[in-house]
Amino acid sequence: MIKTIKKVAAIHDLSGFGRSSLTAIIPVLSTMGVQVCPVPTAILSNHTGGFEHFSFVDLTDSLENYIDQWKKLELEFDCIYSGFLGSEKQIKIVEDFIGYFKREDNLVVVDPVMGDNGSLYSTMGPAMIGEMRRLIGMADIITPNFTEAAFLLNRPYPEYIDDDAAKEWAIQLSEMGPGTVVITSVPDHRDNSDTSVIAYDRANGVCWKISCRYIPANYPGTGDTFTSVMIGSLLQGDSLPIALDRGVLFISQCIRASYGFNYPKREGVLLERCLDILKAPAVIGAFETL
Ligand code: PXL
Repeated sequence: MIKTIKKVAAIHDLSGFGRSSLTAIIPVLSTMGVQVCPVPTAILSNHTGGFEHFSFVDLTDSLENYIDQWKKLELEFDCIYSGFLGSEKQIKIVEDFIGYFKREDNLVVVDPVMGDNGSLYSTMGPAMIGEMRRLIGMADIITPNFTEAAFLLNRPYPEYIDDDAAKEWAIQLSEMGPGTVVITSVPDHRDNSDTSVIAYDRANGVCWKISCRYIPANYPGTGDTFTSVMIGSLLQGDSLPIALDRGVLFISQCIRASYGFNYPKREGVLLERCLDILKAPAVIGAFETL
């Protein structure tokens, strides 16, 4: 059978308001020409970052039957991408999903969504950290932010980190299983108005750094958007540093397009104003090796 469009199984929550998880992942990957097949882990009225209240329906009990139908349909995916998980039990379900749908030539991306800015999200407990440590062992690529990397490595969250130490963090995470480790939101020691993405590719023994100008605004959901652009780019055939460059550039463009407007940051970046940028040819940005 001829494959017309690449497919991603996206194991994430659906948050009705706030442009995170599936409401960011679907538009980004669709714009990049990739079909998103969601496996919804939970349904929330709105994401948990910056809102005082939200409703939460845990879909753990419906997932087995949902996934069984996909097995009967003999579906195949070019990428399996997991993110926010509603309960520790869901980690086991994701592991089984990967065990069944993993192929020689597909890509498993685990974004170990647990927290940001040095602390865990309100729905995450310490047990989740241990489960997540096991899950990342099954991934080809993981994309923790700096906070999640610190929790996974059981290290204190420092305000700054130098390049050698950041590289060391990425190598240590890779020793936990994943061949490629992408740490986002790393505070750049050279200039505290910069933030960077540090990535270690074990097979090639290369560490990449992509820096970008820090804009003092925290929009939830940018991690999901970044990882989606990276996945879309890799599925389009780009190299890892180009995929990372495109992700970083797109997030900066989204933040710049949003920052001048006076609206609550918790609503996320104004993705709808920026999606078209993803259709333009990739601009070679500023990756460097460490
Ligand atoms: O963007 C990560 C994310 C995903 N899902 C939910 C969240 C968050 C971050 O706050 O709350 C429900």
